[in-house]
Amino acid sequence: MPNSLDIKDTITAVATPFGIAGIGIIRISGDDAVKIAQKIFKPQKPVQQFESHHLYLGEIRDPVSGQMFDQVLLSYMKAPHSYTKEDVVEINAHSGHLLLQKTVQIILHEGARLAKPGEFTYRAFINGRIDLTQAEAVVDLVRSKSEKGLTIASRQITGALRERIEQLRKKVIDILAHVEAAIDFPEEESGILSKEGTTSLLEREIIKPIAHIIASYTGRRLWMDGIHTVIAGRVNVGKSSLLNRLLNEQRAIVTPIPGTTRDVIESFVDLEGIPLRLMDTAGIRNVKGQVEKMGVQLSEQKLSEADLALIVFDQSRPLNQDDFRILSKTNKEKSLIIINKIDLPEKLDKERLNEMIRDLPRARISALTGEGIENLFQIIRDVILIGDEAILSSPIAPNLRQHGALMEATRFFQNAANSMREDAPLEIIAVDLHGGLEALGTITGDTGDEEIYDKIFSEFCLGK
Ligand SMILES: Nc1nc2c(ncn2[C@@H]2O[C@H](COP(=O)(O)OP(=O)(O)OP(=O)(O)O)[C@@H](O)[C@H]2O)c(=O)[nH]1
Ligand SMILES: [Mg+2]
Repeated sequence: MPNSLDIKDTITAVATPFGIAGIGIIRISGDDAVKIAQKIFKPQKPVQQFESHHLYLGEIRDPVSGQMFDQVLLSYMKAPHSYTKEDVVEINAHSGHLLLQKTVQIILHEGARLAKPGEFTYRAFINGRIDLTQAEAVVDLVRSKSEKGLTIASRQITGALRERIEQLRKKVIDILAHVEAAIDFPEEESGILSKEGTTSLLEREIIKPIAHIIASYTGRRLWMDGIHTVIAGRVNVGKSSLLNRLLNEQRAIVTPIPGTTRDVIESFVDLEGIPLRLMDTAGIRNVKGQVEKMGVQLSEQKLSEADLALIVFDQSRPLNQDDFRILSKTNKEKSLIIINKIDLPEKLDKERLNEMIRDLPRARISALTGEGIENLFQIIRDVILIGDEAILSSPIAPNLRQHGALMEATRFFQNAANSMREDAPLEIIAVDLHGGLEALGTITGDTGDEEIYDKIFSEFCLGK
């Protein structure tokens, strides 16, 4: 998107979401913003010239028909003291989709162009108001699934990640300068490079700190997107009943017929601040029917990708092969055992199960009566919050794209360190250091890579 944008155009869009609200805001940004405002806005008290950061009461007027149709508050932010660093006019209008659209139409008629999604933020970036990590944090703020996700995003908006990346880049440039000096002036004694010293510097000051930032990625994803929680178990144990119970609504079909659920049913629930992306799956069993077979495969795949697995057992029936099969596929580190149907007489072989699950956390519930559900909430919270302190206290947490760039940078730096140890030619080491530097640069947007901008800004909503 951005490479096809002309940043000289004056752009406009409704900046508030579509829907019923008290007011709606229309933004205009660019050189002609004031000129357009003067044409379409009739202030209540005469104004010679709009002053920056002042509010004006008045009416929107169609310059063609002369018709007035909305009373508004208009504000002007003179370049560079605005979000985009351009002249910006914002109109606080009465909301109502048609009314806002009508005003936008008039603005367009006066020479502005409709902004593409994310274009205001794109300009803020191009004009140096924010870097890429901050632009991405704007998307995260809007999308975050939890309070803590918001905290992470707002830290990113202040530029904490950018600062950290810039520090790292400076250090790499320093090392690179030494390497290049040693290439250019191999005979100079003073310029001689200590290979061991440089290798350990690279490892201590670059590779390790990057590994630290990478580690905080998982935590970020959990809080931002929700914790992928898969409800799995053999057929008929009450998985769908549990889903409905956790959501407090009849989301999935429940019947006494084994094999009721065939597909993955996904729903989001906020468990007192913990965002869970719950997935009910098809019961796992040995089947011949094609549809159910595919459902079972999908269940197993989801189970292997889960951040948290809720493995359900039916206390009213003995364990069977299917139960064992599921246990064998369970990642023991992030699973919670749920014994369901405790309202029925016990037939489950407890000792056998205990042998299999050992010290996995477990909860006893009845999805039918609701017994034990409060306790289950508590256990889920405990399981999730273990080891989370570090994540939440970390000031920075990369998103998926940034995570990828950090991994790539690490590969380059690791190569450079290995080459240094193996006494490879310095030219090869320099190439890797440059590669790593470039990869770090893509995080903040210092490389001018249009493709990356395209991808990031296309995720924005209109008017941002
Ligand atoms: N008594 C009792 N019955 C339950 C309980 N939980 C579920 N059931 C019943 O068990 C049957 C199966 O429940 P579902 O929730 O559909 O089980 P499922 O694991 O999703 O089954 P599949 O989708 O076929 O794999 C239904 O008749 C439920 O009413 C419970 O805690 N107690
Ligand atoms: Mg089901």
